[in-house]
Amino acid sequence: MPNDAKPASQGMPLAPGDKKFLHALKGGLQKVPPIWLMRQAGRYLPEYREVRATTEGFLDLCFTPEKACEVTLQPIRRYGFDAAILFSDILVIPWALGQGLRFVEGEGPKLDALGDEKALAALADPTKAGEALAPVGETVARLSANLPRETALIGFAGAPWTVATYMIEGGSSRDFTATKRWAHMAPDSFGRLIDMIVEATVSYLSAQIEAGAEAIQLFDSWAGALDAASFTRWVTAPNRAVVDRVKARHPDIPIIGFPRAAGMNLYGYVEAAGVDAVSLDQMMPLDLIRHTVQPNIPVQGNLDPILLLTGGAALDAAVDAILENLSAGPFVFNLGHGIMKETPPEHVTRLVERIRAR
Ligand code: 1CP
Repeated sequence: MPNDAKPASQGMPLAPGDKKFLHALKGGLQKVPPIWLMRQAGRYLPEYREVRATTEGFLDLCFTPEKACEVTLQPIRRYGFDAAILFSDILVIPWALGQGLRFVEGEGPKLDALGDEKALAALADPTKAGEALAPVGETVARLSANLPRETALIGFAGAPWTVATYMIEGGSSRDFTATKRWAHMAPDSFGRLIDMIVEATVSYLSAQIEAGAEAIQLFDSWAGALDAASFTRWVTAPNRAVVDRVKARHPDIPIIGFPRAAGMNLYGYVEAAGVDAVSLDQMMPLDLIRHTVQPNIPVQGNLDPILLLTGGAALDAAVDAILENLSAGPFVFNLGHGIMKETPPEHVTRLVERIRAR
């Protein structure tokens, strides 16, 4: 975000009735930062595993509003986080575009990989994604009615590049060979796929906002796989397209970008992606964040999830270092990536207590 676009609330203290999380995204300063954690609902919680065991599969959980609402609320009840994140997945967009998707226990997601540009013609109308994902909208509406009044509600989607990698590779990937080859050999048809994902994402996010989401996070989990020129074209530009089009409909909705492992490409992203805040991975040094990122944009992050799993003195020291460096500016405490499923839930209690004891 360019400096001249800093919101008027920059530096404003928290007023009664303000939600801590939304206040920080507007540039507000707080002694104790708001906190939520990526993947705060999920398999590390016994109460999640209990609900999950009552569903046929992971997608059924995402598409059953009563259960998706319940698992979203579980970490709020347990820890009192300042924000809840809708329980869904970034891969519901390929599903809404008509791509076969299943989650195989222990192996992760499997999709019917898109072979080449001819496969694009078979995809469903992206402008209908919000309607195709109506149960997710219903989950958001239920959450909006059931969250504590101080808790903000985050909606989310995958960013186009990251979603495209799953659609082309057919699942998780180490080096994204098929996706990168397509992008380099046939950028026009790759661009058409990206445009379809942008369109579907705008439709889906608009439905979430209309149902009550108060902020949006765009997950570009695999942004770090690209060279600098490709990053500008396939990460920054499509993030910008989603942001501009969502804001054309909903100008006041704050949007957090998460270009994970962007490295030096982060600076161009902050300049040009149009996001209101940026979520940072643990590879980003704290002094660089403080001196070169936070003066321009509110930041969120960036504890290494392995430290939350480890616990003890190592966790305490890392939390203190983050707070010392970042809590003087606009800041939301979070991890650098999602909670690992082996994380003991008591370590999360310890983390929250330590932050709030400040
Ligand atoms: O059976 C299960 O419980 C499956 C595990 C699981 C969970 C809990 C998956 C499968 N997705 C989710 C929920 C989820 N996914 C949420 C909402 C819950 C919350 O944050 O509390 C969110 C925001 C996501 C986002 C997501 N899904 C991302 C982006 C964030 C990240 O971690 O990088 C990605 C890449 C996915 C894809 C995905 N979904 C699930 C798996 C196993 C994967 C593959 C991850 C990989 O390729 O390594």
